[in-house]
Amino acid sequence: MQLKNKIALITGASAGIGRACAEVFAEAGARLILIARRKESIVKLAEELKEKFSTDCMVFCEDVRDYDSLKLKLDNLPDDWKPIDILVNNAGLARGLHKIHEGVLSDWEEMIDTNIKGLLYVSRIVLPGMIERDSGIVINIGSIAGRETYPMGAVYCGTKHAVVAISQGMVIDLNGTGVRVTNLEPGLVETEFALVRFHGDDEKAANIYQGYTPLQAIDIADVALFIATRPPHVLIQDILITPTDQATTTILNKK
Ligand code: NDP
Ligand code: 8X3
Repeated sequence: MQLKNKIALITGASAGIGRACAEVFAEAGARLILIARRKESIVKLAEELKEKFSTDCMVFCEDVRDYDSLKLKLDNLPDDWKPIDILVNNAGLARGLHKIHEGVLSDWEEMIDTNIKGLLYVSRIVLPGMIERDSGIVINIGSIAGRETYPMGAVYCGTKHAVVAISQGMVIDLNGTGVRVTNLEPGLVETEFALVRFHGDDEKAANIYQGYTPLQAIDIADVALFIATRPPHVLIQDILITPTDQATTTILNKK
């Protein structure tokens, strides 16, 4: 029970990496604040975690792009839920795969508003309390796409490059406090990510994960748990984790 009595807020907890983080953190004894837009999924997850690990959960059906609504909900948490120890800024998505001059504006807005502004909004609400308590861990889910840009992915890669800069900026601005920030950067993880990117096209999505062994969400959640359980003097600033078959965003050992 490495996280016994710790409070972890996870955005994008209804699927993939966020959901796996919720499961792993619950097993480690944490109390959870779960945020996503699909209410049914997070309510069901909270019920399952209660049943399996006796986890205490707060569930908020929220869009991370809506600062005012998030602020209202989080400012009005019951007192015993206010001291958030761990924030996992995970909610995010890619939309489309297009040459820059053929990009779809609504896809760009959605990626930029979710991956950059959503992460900033939640952090802006949670960080002051962490600083006041001189303690906290923020895990930003970046990507290998924040280290490299691949063809037709300029805008998604741009958002994850922004997560690098924002994570570094957080580390700099929070130096001297007990608040630690990590940019956790996965390569290819088999989740709903590709289905969302291709607007529900199953065939295109399945192809992304075929011919090699992709990471699973649990692989990333295990690393998140490792980050969240280091002693207070240890700051892990960034971690890149890929499938063994993946060398870069474009060099993939597909059979
Ligand atoms: P999934 O599509 O499986 O999960 C994404 C989660 O984000 C869902 O729970 C979704 O919930 C939530 N989400 C999306 N938009 C919003 C929003 N506006 N407000 C609140 N929640 C939102 O993808 P992954 O688990 O793979 O993705 C999680 C993170 O990992 C993302 O930041 C992604 O960029 C990153 N990543 C993924 C990689 C991969 O290969 N899969 C690799 C590297 C990084 P809901 O729809 O219910 O709101
Ligand atoms: C997700 C990994 O390579 O599909 O960030 O962009 S990739």
